[in-house]
Amino acid sequence: MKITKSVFLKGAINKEQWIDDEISEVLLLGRSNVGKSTFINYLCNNKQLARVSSSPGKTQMLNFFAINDNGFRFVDCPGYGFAKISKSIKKQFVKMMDTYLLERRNLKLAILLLDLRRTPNADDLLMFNFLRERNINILIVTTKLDKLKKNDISNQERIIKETLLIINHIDIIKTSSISKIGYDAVLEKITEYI
Ligand SMILES: Nc1nc2c(ncn2[C@@H]2O[C@H](COP(=O)(O)OP(=O)(O)OP(=O)(O)O)[C@@H](O)[C@H]2O)c(=O)[nH]1
Ligand SMILES: [Mg+2]
Repeated sequence: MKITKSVFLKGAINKEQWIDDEISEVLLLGRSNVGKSTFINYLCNNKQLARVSSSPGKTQMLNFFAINDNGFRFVDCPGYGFAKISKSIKKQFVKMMDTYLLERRNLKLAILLLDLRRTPNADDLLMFNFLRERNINILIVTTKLDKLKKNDISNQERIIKETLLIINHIDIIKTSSISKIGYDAVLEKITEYI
């Protein structure tokens, strides 16, 4: 698949604002600053598409993007695990994500983004297990491959797999927004699910 067109549709906080149709959605999940918005922009070759945060924790809604007209939608969401946001915003975030993950029939694939340099933390594990327990299709994508030394890459990949206790049928795709490595593989995977 090639992405030839990408358009921002809307932001939504409540489920009443979701789009009512049958188009498949692919959700981008991950800690604040892992690179969710950057990932969408580079994959779509459209740097103005999703706002890349200068101050993490800012995007507090789900943002919907139409890909290849009605091919499918990307859904960008706020990062989790950002310490400095207030309790009430955190509560709102948890409610918004729970509702989407549990009730959204359009959701066909959740892409969990992990920074390849970091060991997955408690929040990552919580999210990963939440998705697994609810049988949501998961693709794990690591970001910032360009920031690692060659010798450290396989070691970090092993640490991530061990921490998440990854079973064999869950793939990990390593990506970098600098070299654009891994993007074709991600697009190929997406087509299997939408
Ligand atoms: N070197 C490098 N930098 C990256 C890569 N991906 C993202 N970044 C940088 O990481 C920072 C955070 O990226 P965002 O896309 O805003 O992260 P986010 O996950 O959307 O953050 P929130 O919306 O706050 O949850 C930006 O400065 C990006 O340029 C990558 O593959 N390589
Ligand atoms: Mg973002």
